[in-house]
Amino acid sequence: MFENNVICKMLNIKYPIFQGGMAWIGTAELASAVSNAGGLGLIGAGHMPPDVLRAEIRKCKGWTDKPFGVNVMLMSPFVKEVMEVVVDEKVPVVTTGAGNPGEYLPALKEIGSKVIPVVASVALAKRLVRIGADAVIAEGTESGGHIGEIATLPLVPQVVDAVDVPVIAAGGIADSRGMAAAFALGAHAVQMGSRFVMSEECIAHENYKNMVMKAKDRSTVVTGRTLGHPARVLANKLTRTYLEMEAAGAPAEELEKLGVGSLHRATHEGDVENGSVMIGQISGMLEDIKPVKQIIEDIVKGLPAAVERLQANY
Ligand code: TUI
Repeated sequence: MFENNVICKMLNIKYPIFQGGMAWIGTAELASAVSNAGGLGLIGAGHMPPDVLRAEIRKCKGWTDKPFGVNVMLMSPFVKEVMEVVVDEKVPVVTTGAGNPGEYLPALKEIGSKVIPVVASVALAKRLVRIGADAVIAEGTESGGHIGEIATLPLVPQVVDAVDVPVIAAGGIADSRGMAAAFALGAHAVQMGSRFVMSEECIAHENYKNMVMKAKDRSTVVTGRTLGHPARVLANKLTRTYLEMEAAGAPAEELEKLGVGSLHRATHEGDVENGSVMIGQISGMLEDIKPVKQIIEDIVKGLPAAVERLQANY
């Protein structure tokens, strides 16, 4: 299975399954577990200072001999230094999020890293492929955390048609059906964040995981639209205050103050009422915590049946 998959061949991985590079919880523990299970694990650099990232990369190198990557969050105040660490450590795969990584592409290409930006539009996908992106991750608005406007179902085929590099589908995918759907849209691989939050290896606080377990289809809301950086999170006390203030036209500085430290509050302190519980819309379907290896094996095992079900309809 997957012997001819272009992403598996490009990255030298067994399964075309990426782990989303999640701030605070995309640690070396999670990334190495995903890579050891045959997927592509990613350390989520988020707002990490460069020395902390270097330590995570070294831990990951110690825990897996398989390819892994770093996701660089382009809104980080440390983005320049973070990119220097990634280049210095010769990280084999670099994904980016929350912006345009164009200026960093030459340095990354020079050391032979595969550069795979997350895009939320056809225009950015085309621009980045023109300047050397090796593949793109088309991430729909169903995703958790910082998001674009277009849903996975319309975004993926439009990006597939617009570029001549492999496309990884992300947003709303957590099982074999989702993977089969991504392939049907022309994607060559999938990226999952929420599903890996609900793994044994993910260090998210148990309150966080328990809240995700209880989530239903309509449990997420989007904050920050008025600031121009929308984020999908589970509705809670924080989002009720935030959305009320946003609707009342509160100034950007006041809204930003509410957001400071809120992700760490939820992921590490377990305060899921006053913190940001970032998760995608597929969280309504996530009802168990499994080892990473089992998550990946279950999805791969279920793929033939999911494809057969497609054929039953025509
Ligand atoms: O990056 C993500 N998801 C994230 S990053 C994050 S950490 C954070 N914390 C607080 C506030 C904001 C972020 C949590 N979740 N996903 C990848 C992604 N990238 N989704 C959407 C985009 C995107 C959006 C616009 C990529 C490029 C883009 O282009 C802007 C441009 O310059 O054209």
